Amino acid sequence: MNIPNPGWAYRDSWYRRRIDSRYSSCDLFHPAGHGQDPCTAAGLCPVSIEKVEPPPSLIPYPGKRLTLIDCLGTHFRSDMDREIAFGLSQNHKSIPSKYFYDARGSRLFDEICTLPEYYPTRTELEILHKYAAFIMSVFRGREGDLIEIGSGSDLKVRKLLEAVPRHGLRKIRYVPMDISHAGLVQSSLSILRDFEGLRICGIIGDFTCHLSRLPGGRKLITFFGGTFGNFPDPQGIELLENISRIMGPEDRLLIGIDMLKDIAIMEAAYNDSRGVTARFNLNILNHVNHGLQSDFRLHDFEHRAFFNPDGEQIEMELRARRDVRTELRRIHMHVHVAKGEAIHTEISRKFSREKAEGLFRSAGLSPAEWYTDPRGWFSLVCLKANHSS
Ligand code: AVJ
Repeated sequence: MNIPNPGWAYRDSWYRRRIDSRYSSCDLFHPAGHGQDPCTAAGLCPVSIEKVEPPPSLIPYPGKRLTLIDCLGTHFRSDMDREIAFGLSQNHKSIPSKYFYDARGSRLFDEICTLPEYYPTRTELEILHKYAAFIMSVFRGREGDLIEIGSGSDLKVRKLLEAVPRHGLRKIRYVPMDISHAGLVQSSLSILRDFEGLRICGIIGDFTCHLSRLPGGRKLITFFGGTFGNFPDPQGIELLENISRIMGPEDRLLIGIDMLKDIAIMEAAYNDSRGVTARFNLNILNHVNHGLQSDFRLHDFEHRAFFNPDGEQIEMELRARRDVRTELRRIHMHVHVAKGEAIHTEISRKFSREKAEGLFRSAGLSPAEWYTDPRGWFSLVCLKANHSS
């Protein structure tokens, strides 16, 4: 991509930004968990999305078509400390998969998406390409927000925006939400350049706790990439419930899910011959080293990914080749990983249609449309909220 580089010093240090007390933290939101705005819960004045200016370091955006809202601030730092400490102190050690996505991790994931073995992204794009015009017709003649949670790269939203006639773009505001500051700015700038008239409000946030910061008008929410598959049932349902709570009667949620298929095909997608997935998996230790001041050595660990038929999911882990000891100096915590022990890093669930429909139903959502590819490898499901129908 050809992006003007304004010398972003913050590229790799996005969690080192200044404290802004107006911004919410996961700590404030989780215990409540009832969809209450975390600012309100903390007795703070809620921030109206339109009124927040981008931090001064992030100027100049073409024609003020881009606004950025930072929900992470330095809270991300303490959330990361807490979550990593928790995961590594358990009997079965784990690191939450959201920590894959530092700057290098995001680049490696983009590379994964181009691998011959990694079918999900390609298949999802193929489905999107075919049905984009139909999906985007919800905006016909009306203003509205196209919200993308866990936006990552801009490939998928491009397919949707390309299907909108030129004059239609002025009525749409694109609202990407992502945990990666650098990635969000980069893809927003590239979209702004190619889609004249479109406005963007980028939200730097964690969709497991900042959904209440999304704008409240008419919307199509997209949740691509099968990221939903990273969550076990209870968390997945809770996330969908939280999404359904912010949906009005005409709003829709477009969600991508990877379907059950031949085991060899699923396993190959996570064990590519060029070893990109292995580098992606191992890189989570770089992120931990950087964030918590530890000294995990990547070559002490081995990438493993396999299909677990009981959970109907791919499980990814890092297995210690030898006894490993390190200190997370930032929080004074010693970690011992015994030779052969695994640190669990990701689950990626593969669904049957019945299983997925059951989860949607438990969260108060029902399918309005179900799009898939000819082989039925991946699905995009357009959901509506039952409470408002
Ligand atoms: C972005 C979470 C959907 O589970 O397939 C790719 C991440 N992990 N290769 C997935 C991933 C290993 C991906 N998701």
